[in-house]
Amino acid sequence: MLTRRAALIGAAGVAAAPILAKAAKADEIMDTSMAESVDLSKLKRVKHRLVRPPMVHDHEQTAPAEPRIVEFEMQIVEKEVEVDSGAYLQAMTFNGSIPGPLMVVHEGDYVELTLYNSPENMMQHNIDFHASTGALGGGSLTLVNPGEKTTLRFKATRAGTFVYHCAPGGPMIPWHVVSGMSGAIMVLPRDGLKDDRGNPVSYDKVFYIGENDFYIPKDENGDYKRFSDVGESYPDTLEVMNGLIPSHVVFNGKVGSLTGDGALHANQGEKVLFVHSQANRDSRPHLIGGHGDLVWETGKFANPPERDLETWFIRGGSAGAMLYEFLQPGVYAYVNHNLIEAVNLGATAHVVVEGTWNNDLMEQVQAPTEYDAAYEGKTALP
Ligand SMILES: [Cu+2]
Repeated sequence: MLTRRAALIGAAGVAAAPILAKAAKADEIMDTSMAESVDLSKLKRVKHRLVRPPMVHDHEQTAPAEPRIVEFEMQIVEKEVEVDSGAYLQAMTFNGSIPGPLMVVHEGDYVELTLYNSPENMMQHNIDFHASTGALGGGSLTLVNPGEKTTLRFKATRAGTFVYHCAPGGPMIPWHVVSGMSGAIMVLPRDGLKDDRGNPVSYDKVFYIGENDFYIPKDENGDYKRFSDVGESYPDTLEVMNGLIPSHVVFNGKVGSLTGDGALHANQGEKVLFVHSQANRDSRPHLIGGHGDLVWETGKFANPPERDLETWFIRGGSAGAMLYEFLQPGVYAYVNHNLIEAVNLGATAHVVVEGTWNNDLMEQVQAPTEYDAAYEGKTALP
């Protein structure tokens, strides 16, 4: 087993040396020792155990009057993930999943995260919360070596869905992000969500869909290369990344992670909130057979949602939210409506909905059947 320093130097071998220097510099600039202390001792503390996406930890949709300190723990895990059959990614993850878990708090709450960088890891990591204010989103205050932990507290002053991601400096930033190190936090308004007319709305369940673009190198025969650790995968991966053509675009870390046994389930009449994040690249979610009843395309709840959308846009580096009430039973496909990315590269999820078919909304009036083209006058047009 490598010592921590040897591991860092090993990982730094190709790439990280200037990055570490950069990180150290950011550290020097970020001197918070002169700041006045704040007394939050009267605030109630709650602790949530994070769960694996697409599921979300238990939470209230409206908050008690007083803001709280909401504690979370996350462990950073570097590991190999088979993202499609025969395609192995040297992944870097928050809590072992891609995306990292969805955290839910309310506007005005304090988020207190303890981040563990496992001693088995090779790389320095940190966390940049788009929901927070200052210190590169907390990135400058959370840089941890393997075997180190850190605790960051920030006030959630803006309501919405926001990306968090690793950003350890320089070219490490995009690499860690496209290796899986991103997730999202949802900061709910204290009195819950409102529609475009200001009426309260609630949801029956939340699904968290994190979309990722991966850049897995191939060998001279066109087969995916496999690497022994993250450090070894870096130079070839960088070359593919800089070509800007992903080998995979997937939901929740793998091709097919949300189809088949992983499909999402809902009942007719249920209102489902879909939170969709993409930390690096643009996406355009679409629910085949359904709509976005209410869509917070930019994910920020101070802005009224749009109604009845067919397709919406997730800017790379953001998370959006969409609410839909399922009106018909059956299988719905939730896709990135760049259909090449959906079908050929992996960005497809299925929602299986139980219920009773409504013939008023749609009916198959005539099932496919052969017809006499000459008799019906439907031969080739001139
Ligand atoms: Cu990282």
